Amino acid sequence: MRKDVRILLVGEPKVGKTSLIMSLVSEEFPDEVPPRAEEITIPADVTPERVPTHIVDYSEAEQSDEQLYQEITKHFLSSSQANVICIVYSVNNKKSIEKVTSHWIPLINERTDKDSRVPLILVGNKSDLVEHSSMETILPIMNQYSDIETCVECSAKNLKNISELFYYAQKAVLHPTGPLYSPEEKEMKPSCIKALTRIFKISDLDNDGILNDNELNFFQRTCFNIPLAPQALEDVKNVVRKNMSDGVKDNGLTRKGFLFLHTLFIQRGRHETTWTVLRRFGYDDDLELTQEYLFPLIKIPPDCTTELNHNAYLFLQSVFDKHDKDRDCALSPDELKDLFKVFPYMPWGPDVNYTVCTNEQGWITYQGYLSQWTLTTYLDVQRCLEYLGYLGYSIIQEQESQAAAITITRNKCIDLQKKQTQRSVFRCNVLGARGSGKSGFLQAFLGRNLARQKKIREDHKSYYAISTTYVYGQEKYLLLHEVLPDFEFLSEADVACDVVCLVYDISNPCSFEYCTKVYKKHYMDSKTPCVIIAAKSDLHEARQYYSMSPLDFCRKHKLHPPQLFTCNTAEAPSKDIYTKLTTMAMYPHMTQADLKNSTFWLRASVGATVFAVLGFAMYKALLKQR
Ligand SMILES: Nc1nc2c(ncn2[C@@H]2O[C@H](COP(=O)(O)OP(=O)(O)OP(=O)(O)O)[C@@H](O)[C@H]2O)c(=O)[nH]1
Ligand SMILES: [Mg+2]
Repeated sequence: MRKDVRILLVGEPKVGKTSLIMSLVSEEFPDEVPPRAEEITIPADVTPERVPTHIVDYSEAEQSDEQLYQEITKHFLSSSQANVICIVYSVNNKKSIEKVTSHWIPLINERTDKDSRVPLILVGNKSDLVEHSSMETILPIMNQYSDIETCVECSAKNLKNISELFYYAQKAVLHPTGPLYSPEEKEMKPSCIKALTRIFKISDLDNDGILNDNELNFFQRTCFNIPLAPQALEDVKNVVRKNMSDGVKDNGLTRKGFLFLHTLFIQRGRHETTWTVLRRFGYDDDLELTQEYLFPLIKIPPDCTTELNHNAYLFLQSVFDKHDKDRDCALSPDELKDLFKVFPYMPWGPDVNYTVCTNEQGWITYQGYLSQWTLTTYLDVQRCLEYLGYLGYSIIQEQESQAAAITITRNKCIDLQKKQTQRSVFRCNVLGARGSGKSGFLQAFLGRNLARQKKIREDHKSYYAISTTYVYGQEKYLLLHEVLPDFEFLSEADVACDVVCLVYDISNPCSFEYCTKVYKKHYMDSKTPCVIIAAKSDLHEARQYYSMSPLDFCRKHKLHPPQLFTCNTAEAPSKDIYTKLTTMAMYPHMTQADLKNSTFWLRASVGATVFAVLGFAMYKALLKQR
């Protein structure tokens, strides 16, 4: 919100500018006033909108033209220009009215930026002296100049409309018409329509294009903190019905009806209603989503990872459900486009379809959709916060901010010490020489055999693959990351992970050496579990040009024997290896002997069950609390 409001009063001599200010401050009409009142500041807590407000007088007798221009014009390095200007005339003085258009408006317009005009208010003072109003003369002026926010007739003498005048001035600054409405065209501006349309879509929880009573009530409650009385709800709908044929459908408000209502609010000077809605949904004065809304502060300590919590998954599930119109548990291109309509850009490119599971048509499945969200949260939590912001997470879930969706896991070192983890996303880096079969290994995790992989376009390729596996009955995400084989350029991030796969091609005699080099340089002395994958096992095995056979190498370094793998299968390739990798990532301290030891498996699985039961009990307790 704005820090303060600066109101400047201008106009012909003796129209009563100084008297108006004095009347406001002392609540009585001063018989004698100085030519120019001192600048006064009204503290925030006594103004209607709770913003500190400065009121600045002008007097031709005391001030030069230069001094006047300084008050009007935006100056580099100075913040003391007016945010709103009241042009005062005297209702019993024709000449002072003429001067409004012949002198004051041009003078102000010449000195303010065309794109960020200060709002103007026409003030007719001394209404106590005349019987009839000056509105007849004023309305044509209002229609002619769109910068005129409003007009008001008042009297400093009998204190009529004085506080209203300063309230309107404050409102003109805090809830400006400019960004919302074009008075020339008598309709809302495109950017305002765009923002309200997004708000409509978010509030339309079942995505049927209509805000029903429930949705309207929820909307009302989130924006204004009070529920709408049933009668008020009907009244609103009736107003819309009376004015347009397709504003109300099935007893709910359509997008057109919703926009019409806001146009009505604005036309009747109730901008603050529309502004309240816009600000609640994160918009600033330029109708852009604010940085504070999109990127709430969140601190991720080193060696911690970021995951979505249960509540966030429930939310994402509801977003999926509302867009999966044909209920086939996958998002068609049209459904996906509809889902991202509340975004300013399309966040998912075609590569996402090769990062997560899809159905036979190549459409992202429910599983795949949640996986992609999990991936974004893990790799780029800021982006995840931004995306959740576009979806209106904090508003729909009634949370402080999107940060409430994120679980920051505890430091990995503590997990290692305690030999247990509560994380649910594990990262496996896949390294190997060029052409050794890394991509095939990633795509096989998503259920694609070699034949299906051959259809993937080069520019749609992804270096990530993420899906779920079950370890002792618990669903976990395994994130595979294919690392480019430039040995010299492996970064810290390329190396750090929970489990590593070193891939070689059994049919290519030169491919194993790369694995041994990477292993010796990066993993031999680390605690990261390591698996050698003997890829393309459907092909004829060649003898590797290396001093040791892969099996001997594994024995020497106490690694599992090379795991035979092929994606050249008729059906979807087996998932066993991925479950194994996830298990090793979860229990990195587990030795080869442990893996074979049946009591370990028993202990691990009992532990998992106890945890699952406990988790369920906690969930039930939480539900009761609501
Ligand atoms: N009847 C009546 N007289 C008013 C009212 N407001 C101001 N006056 C009188 O109008 C005269 C001019 O008032 P000022 O407040 O000095 O006018 P100003 O616009 O500040 O004039 P400059 O400083 O010279 O530009 C004074 O004699 C006031 O008493 C009003 O509402 N009704
Ligand atoms: Mg004065």
